[in-house]
Amino acid sequence: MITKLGRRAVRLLAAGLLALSSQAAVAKPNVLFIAVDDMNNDLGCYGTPLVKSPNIDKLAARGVRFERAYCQFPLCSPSRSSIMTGLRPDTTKVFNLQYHFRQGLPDVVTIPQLFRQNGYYAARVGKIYHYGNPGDIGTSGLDDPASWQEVVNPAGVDKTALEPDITNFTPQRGLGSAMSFLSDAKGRDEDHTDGKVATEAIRLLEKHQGEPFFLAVGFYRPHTPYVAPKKYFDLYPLEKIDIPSLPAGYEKTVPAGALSATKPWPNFGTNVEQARLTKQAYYAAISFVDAQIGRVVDALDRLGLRENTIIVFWSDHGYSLGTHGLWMKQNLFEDAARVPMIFAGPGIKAGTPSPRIVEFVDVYPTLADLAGLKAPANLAGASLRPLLVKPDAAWNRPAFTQVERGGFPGRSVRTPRWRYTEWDGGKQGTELYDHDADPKEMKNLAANPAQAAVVAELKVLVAKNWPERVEGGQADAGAKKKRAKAK
Ligand SMILES: [Ca+2]
Repeated sequence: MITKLGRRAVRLLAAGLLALSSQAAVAKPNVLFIAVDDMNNDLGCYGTPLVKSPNIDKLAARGVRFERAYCQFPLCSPSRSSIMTGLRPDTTKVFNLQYHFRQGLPDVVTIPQLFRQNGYYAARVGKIYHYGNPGDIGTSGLDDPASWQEVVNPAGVDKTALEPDITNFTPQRGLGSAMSFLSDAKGRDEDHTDGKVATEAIRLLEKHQGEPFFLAVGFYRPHTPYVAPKKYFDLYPLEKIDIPSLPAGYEKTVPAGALSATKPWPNFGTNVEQARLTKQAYYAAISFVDAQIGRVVDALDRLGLRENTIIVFWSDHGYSLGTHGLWMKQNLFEDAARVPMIFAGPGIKAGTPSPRIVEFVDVYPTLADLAGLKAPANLAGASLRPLLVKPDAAWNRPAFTQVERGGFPGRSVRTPRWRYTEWDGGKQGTELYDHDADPKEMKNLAANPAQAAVVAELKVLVAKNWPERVEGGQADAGAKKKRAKAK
């Protein structure tokens, strides 16, 4: 007979062992840092069963999937510069695709750089910092050489052979911002750039499995042009693809800045059939990238690295697919500001999503915390460790997302219930959406007197996060050369 006291002791001991096994810090855990370009939350694990993302879903099941994670600026370079430095765009001053954060912050320590300084091997395959996509595929783009010991810049048939065959419904726009796609009937996954990204990442995992590593694996799709092997297009019968219709006069209910990233509005002037084909291709590109992510994670498991590797999966921003008549990015609606983000690995609870509002600037302090490294003191975010252990732990931080509109900013704050947006400090209009009643953000309540108290409260958050008007940095034509030389 075990006494009552004895049973209690056994329970305590078991609880202690469990805590130890699930939360024990692994000495020098590896980091597999997986980035995708322009992927929104239309994924199986985020509640869109139409989209086939079995590998991302599997990753979500072995870690914490953040239901409400937000980027700081829904455009490649501003968003990536922010996540990699852990600083907000007003601090990096990266508001466009040309300016490099090192011009103004020469001594900033990026995430991989911190790991390098602490004895890690840090390498990049593909797109982590900004890269013109597809223009710069095969180059280092706007890279940060101080971040890595080794870089690999793959280029596949999508870049080297197939571009002339791509369908472009918006020929006035370059391929990198066009409604454009190609279903490749001949090529294998491994022939495409992202197939090569996975192959090279697996090669580096095999080669560096014996030392602590920070391996950044950056995929190029589903960024346009949506090029993928045909089998991924076959997953999406066209009759299942819808484009949302808009109520007549919708555009009069929001400030002009809210819709001006898609010109001509709506839908870049495409018709519904063209928009449906484009959306089908975008989903095909998601499934293609998902398969490549699966190859990399499977290799990690095969090499026995699962138990001591933290996996982070993130997309640099969300993406509009005809909602509000908008396509792509650079807007402040939920579709563009919200991102898929998953953490998995030692000490991280498996299979429970977190409903809390988190931001990309939280990634840096989280990784430093999980690896036991001392992060720079001026980081803008907070370690997500409490949520990785207990996904519904108390958390009271809003998310801030911004864009530029040629002369004035758009600034948006997201709380558990509300999204509030100001254009030029409110001079060019405001928006308020109640996510409890209107998750698609179709009813702008900013001018509704019943919501005046809510607006006043959210206004304070905006003013606190953006106390002044900050100008973005201007690209220095010689900077690229200087960086190359410094390397
Ligand atoms: Ca992007």
